[in-house]
Amino acid sequence: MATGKIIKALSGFYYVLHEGIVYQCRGRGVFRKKKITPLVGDIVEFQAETLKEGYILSIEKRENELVRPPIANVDQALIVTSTVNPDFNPLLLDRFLVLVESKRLQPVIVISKMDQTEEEKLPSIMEYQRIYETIGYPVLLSSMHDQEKLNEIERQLANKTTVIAGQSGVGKSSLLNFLDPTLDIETDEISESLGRGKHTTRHVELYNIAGGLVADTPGFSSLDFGDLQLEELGECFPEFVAVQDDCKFRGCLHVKEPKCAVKAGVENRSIAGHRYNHYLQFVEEIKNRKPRY
Ligand SMILES: Nc1nc2c(ncn2[C@@H]2O[C@H](COP(=O)(O)OP(=O)(O)OP(=O)(O)O)[C@@H](O)[C@H]2O)c(=O)[nH]1
Ligand SMILES: [Mg+2]
Ligand SMILES: [Zn+2]
Repeated sequence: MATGKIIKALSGFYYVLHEGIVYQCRGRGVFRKKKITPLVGDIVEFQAETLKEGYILSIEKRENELVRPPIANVDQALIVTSTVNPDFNPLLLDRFLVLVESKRLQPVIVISKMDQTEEEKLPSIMEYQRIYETIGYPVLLSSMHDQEKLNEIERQLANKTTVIAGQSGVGKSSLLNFLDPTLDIETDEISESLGRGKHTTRHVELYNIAGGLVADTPGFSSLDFGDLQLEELGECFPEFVAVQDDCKFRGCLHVKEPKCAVKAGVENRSIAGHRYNHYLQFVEEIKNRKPRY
């Protein structure tokens, strides 16, 4: 019996990494009966006669668990947003940040395709970088032609389990390939020739990169907040949390309440206006959410 980590789940098999070797395993029938599905990221006890004939015996308690992508025991999320193709989209970035914050994962922002950025767009990208860094988020720039920037991203990955998230086409899979060319993960160009259409990445897999484990995930075209409650939304904006004790009312939602420290912050520009506007938009979205039964 040995302990390992599931790095891939495909066609009923679980691939378990143990001391640098991957064992192909099946789950035990008992999991199905108990309706437990082993997840990528799970730490498991397993037994394997050969590399291809293993069985997962038990699953260790999870630190956390994501539904989309289905993965367990994640430390941080790399949110990739490109400068062009698709255009830089602060609304979508804030949406991803809220989702990542609501799962209590550490977000790291990556702005990709810097080599394609037009000169006149640079000041605005730099301004966004400054704003998000002031909030406390690491913001890394990435370009396929800049090894130094890629090294900086690598340093963020060591000794951690990371999910990489972002809109389709921003270059998530490409980034992993730049970091480790031997991975040879499918990207956009290849899928077009196969006529598969947009989403290139389809299964979840943890890759060993720079001393950490990284999961590539399929990009999304839309994202909703699941069952995130209105009262929890403000908690997902660290710069609001930093001042909320100065709001007059406890439990202030920073919308219509008087003497609100967040609104005061927006007025004196210590809080970015675009972040607050997105917050208001998310408030409406959550208020108008249809109940699910
Ligand atoms: N010029 C340039 N192109 C890039 C860079 N990174 C990615 N690309 C291109 O962007 C396109 C999309 O890249 P992918 O890596 O497939 O994007 P993805 O985010 O994995 O997309 P999904 O798997 O659909 O979610 C490809 O044609 C890449 O060659 C970059 O740094 N510079
Ligand atoms: Mg991809
Ligand atoms: Zn307030």
